[in-house]
Amino acid sequence: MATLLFVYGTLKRGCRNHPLLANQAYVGPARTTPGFTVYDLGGYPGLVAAAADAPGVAGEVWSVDAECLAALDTFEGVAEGLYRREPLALQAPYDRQRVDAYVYGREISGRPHVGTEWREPRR
Ligand code: PCA
Repeated sequence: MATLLFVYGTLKRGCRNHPLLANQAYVGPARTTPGFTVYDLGGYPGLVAAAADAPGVAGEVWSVDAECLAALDTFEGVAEGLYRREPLALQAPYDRQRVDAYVYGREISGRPHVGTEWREPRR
């Protein structure tokens, strides 16, 4: 079964860990509802819930198969609590669908605030 996954960081097209999604299906660009924001964790980002007037986070929706999703969960440290994969609210046209994302699971205070769109530092 396929799962819709919102990616906002290193899994995006052109970014470092995108090869993990290479044989999956790109659905389209997407943005969360207000109330989410992104911090820089040192070369990769963490999305967290934020004030209701935060403008939301930009990313991409992908349709991923179960095997890929299991590999991503391992890669993103879900078992260790680094990220939690959970459904989050996206703006239309995804507002009536379940779409999961990796939400940062640890303490974010003191990290640089990125805001709406994380971009990979030049390598
Ligand atoms: N990888 C996942 C979560 C943060 C990261 O760098 C993503 O791209 O959505």
